[in-house]
Amino acid sequence: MNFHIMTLFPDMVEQGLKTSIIGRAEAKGLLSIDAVNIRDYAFNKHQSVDDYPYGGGAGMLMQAEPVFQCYEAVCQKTKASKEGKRPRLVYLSPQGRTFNQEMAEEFAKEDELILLCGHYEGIDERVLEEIVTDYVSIGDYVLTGGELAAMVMIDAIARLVPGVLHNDVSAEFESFQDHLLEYPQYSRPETWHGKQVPPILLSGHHANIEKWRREQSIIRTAENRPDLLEKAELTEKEQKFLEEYRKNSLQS
Ligand code: 6GU
Repeated sequence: MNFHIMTLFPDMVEQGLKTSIIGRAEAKGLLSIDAVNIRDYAFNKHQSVDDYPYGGGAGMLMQAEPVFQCYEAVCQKTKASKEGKRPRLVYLSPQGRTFNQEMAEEFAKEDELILLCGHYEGIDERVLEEIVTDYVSIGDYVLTGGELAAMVMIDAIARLVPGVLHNDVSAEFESFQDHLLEYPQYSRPETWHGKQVPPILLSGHHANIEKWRREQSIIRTAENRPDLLEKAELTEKEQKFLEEYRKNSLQS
């Protein structure tokens, strides 16, 4: 999969994504990450890409033309352009739809994806109307620019590309797939700072271990993300377990 990031800070994105699993996947040729500097498409001699907003107001806006020229150049590089097709273009801004795992899975099906990072107070609406296919935010807080959001999206999408994770099953059985958070995990030693590993994990009884893990997932989800539980599919026994747990935690 090929990611193209349109940004005023290409180093930030490249540095951030070249380490760890995503960097290794790029070295293996499973994906490519190409950060393009919008400033290279400035059309005046000062290389400026921003200007005052019509109607007044705080701050500066990114102008339409450099963003558009940068987009045209990126499209020329993509495979699809030879067939006259244009890749999806995601504009990262707090005004977008909130990113989630389902969207990551949807985007992971694409061969090419362009991510546009805004700065200053935003981008001239007219170019957004012409080129953006998806408006995405990563959560309800305000960042100084779209770069960190683009990196978050790329990380979440890239790990779903076949071969990127060592273990093909691990992407499947994780949090959110079944609308439950992950259970706690333990490794050696058996006792650390006086704390024991839960004895059931040493029992070798796989069915009991599975049951315990499901229950731990249910407890965590009830505590931290009760909103997720509505979609989780619990057996009747698990529903009873949850009711008991809630009763007991009300008492204590
Ligand atoms: Cl995508 N951009 C900015 N600037 N702030 C954000 C965001 C994006 N998502 C959450 N906050």
